[in-house]
Amino acid sequence: LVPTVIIPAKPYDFSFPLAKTALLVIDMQRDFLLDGGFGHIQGGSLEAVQASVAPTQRLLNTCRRAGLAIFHTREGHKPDLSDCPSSKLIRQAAAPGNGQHKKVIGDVGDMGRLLIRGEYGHDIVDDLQPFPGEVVIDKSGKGAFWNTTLMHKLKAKAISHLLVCGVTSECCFATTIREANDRGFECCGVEEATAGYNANFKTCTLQMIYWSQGLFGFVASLEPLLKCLA
Ligand code: TIU
Repeated sequence: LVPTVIIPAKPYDFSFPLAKTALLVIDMQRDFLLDGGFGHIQGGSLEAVQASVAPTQRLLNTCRRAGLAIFHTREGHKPDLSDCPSSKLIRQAAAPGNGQHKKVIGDVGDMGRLLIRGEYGHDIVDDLQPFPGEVVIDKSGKGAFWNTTLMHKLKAKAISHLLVCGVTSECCFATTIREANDRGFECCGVEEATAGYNANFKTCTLQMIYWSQGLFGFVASLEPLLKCLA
């Protein structure tokens, strides 16, 4: 029999079979978290996303000790940008006078070319570097399921439940939870281990996840979750 863990969550307790649950750490990359990265250039406030690193590290280490499967994702593109949706480039185009960003995907920033695979800025921050054996999914979209092997790798491990954390709440975290929910995964976001570039966006994102008896899933607080997994 697979041991099941039950944690307090919204809209009601989230229960998950340990052996069938993965932790999904979304896009904790230097480009989204550090000064001079893609998020910073986009105008994102870095305070909250940087403050989410320590709680995310605690969650990651506790899940490692509990033996959960660990999946990390990274958003980024091939150096020739052939996998970059035109919408991402067009909406960000630095056309004169349109008020858009000074630099776009593929431009050279302080940590290498922005959101390009293999560049220093594209990789995960030092404190959250994947361990050997943990899966890293490179994705070109906001959601981690589209155009990736994530679904196949979760199925290969018979995963049915996901604990989800990472940045940004409003963007890749939310999109991935919605994609996972449509594919039949039971998802629980971890409040202190996700953050975004706008506090109100985070609040609304989390409320939308658990609204109406769990429209897209559950949201749990970190401390009781850590206690239940310890
Ligand atoms: N723009 C923004 O808030 N985020 C992203 O583009 N990617 C992620 O959320 N990872």
